[in-house]
Amino acid sequence: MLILVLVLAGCSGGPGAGETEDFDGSSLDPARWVAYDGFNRASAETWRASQCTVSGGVLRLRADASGICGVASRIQTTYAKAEVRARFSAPAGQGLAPVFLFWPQNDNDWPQAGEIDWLECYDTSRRSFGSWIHYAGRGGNDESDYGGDFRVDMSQWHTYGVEWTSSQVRVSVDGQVWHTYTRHIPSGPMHLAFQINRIGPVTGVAEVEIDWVHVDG
Ligand SMILES: [Ca+2]
Repeated sequence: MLILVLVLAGCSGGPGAGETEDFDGSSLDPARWVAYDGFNRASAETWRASQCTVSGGVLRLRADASGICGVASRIQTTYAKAEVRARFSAPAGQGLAPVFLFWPQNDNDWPQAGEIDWLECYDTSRRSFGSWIHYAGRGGNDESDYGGDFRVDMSQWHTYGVEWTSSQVRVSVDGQVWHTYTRHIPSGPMHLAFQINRIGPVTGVAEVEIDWVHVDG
């Protein structure tokens, strides 16, 4: 019975309930993760899967003028707790903003289905970041609640967390909750994603290293 459970868990395309991804291989597991590739007309961004690499037990996201890295989990979940051990290159180049987020299962459902940007960094010194929850306003347009900024030396390893329930979203660093959202909480299936978004003219390089990801569904 235990073997059956493990096999089923292995086929589910992790990280799912109570599962840790250590990135111990030499590439992303395609059953678990997808790296974006190609030009996105909506955001005018060039995603390059070759900018997403795995080595030394670490997933490395890189972004420069040639293209940016984005990685999404194949697991769709409604409500979850996630923790991510990460560090960020500092100072980073201009125009490159790392984001850890939950994004709706179906792109076309945005913004009605919401979006949880539980870590979004515009500070090129990588000493603070913010978080936002997006939702559809009265006219169906994109609106967002800003949770404020949290100051931490992101060039060092820290554990960034999010806990998404039916009533709230809590964001944390190293187990310390720094903001709790209680309005506009998404209630449909979403998946975890890590991206370095292009937010303006790009100079230089930005990198994010992720040591591990733990998800409790
Ligand atoms: Ca690791």
